[in-house]
Amino acid sequence: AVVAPGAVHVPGWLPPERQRELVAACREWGRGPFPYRHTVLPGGGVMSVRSLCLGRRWEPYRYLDEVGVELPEWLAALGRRAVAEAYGDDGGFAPDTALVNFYDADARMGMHQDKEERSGAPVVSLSLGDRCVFRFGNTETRGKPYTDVELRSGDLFVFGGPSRFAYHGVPKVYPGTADPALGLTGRLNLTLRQTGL
Ligand code: MD3
Ligand code: FE
Repeated sequence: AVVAPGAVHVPGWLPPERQRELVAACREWGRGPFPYRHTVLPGGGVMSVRSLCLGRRWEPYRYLDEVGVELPEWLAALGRRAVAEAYGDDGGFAPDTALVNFYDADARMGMHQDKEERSGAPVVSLSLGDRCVFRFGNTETRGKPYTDVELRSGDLFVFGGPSRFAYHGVPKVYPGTADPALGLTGRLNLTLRQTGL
């Protein structure tokens, strides 16, 4: 479904087996030298999600000239297939960073824009585990108008073109809504990005 120009939602894109593999990979990355952490913002706020980075490292509000854990080639290839699925062509998408966010029952993400990347490339989002409300807004303000979309495990969302710099957030997670067979309590979201740095 095209939610806005350049914003394409593909429900259930990842089959259950690929979802389980991705959950296992997310768990392994968390055991590495850069575990999931609450990000502390320069203003002192602490994000309720816990995050880690693969490939080029991110910190608020910039990318570092540094790679912590390598971005696996299979994950970059999955990102290219995702863009091809959404737009009909991968447009040469070459992600060099992946941000993995973990949401427990109380985690949220406030409305924000992702402006650190220096490329016009889209952002690929993959959701795993609990369902959530994803709020997709406009490029002018944090507030209305916005569209609420429910994201479920296995869903793909690609944000490019005019949607690339829209405000967005996750106002609510529905705890306990993941398939028990997935072996995940909570929600994981992976975003693949091309920093252009
Ligand atoms: C729309 N993550 O990490 S993914 C983020 O579910 C972030 O964890 C949310 O927002 C999450 O920055 C939402 C969907 C998403 C990601 C990046 C975008 C939507 C976007 C960039 C531009 C526009
Ligand atoms: Fe974002």
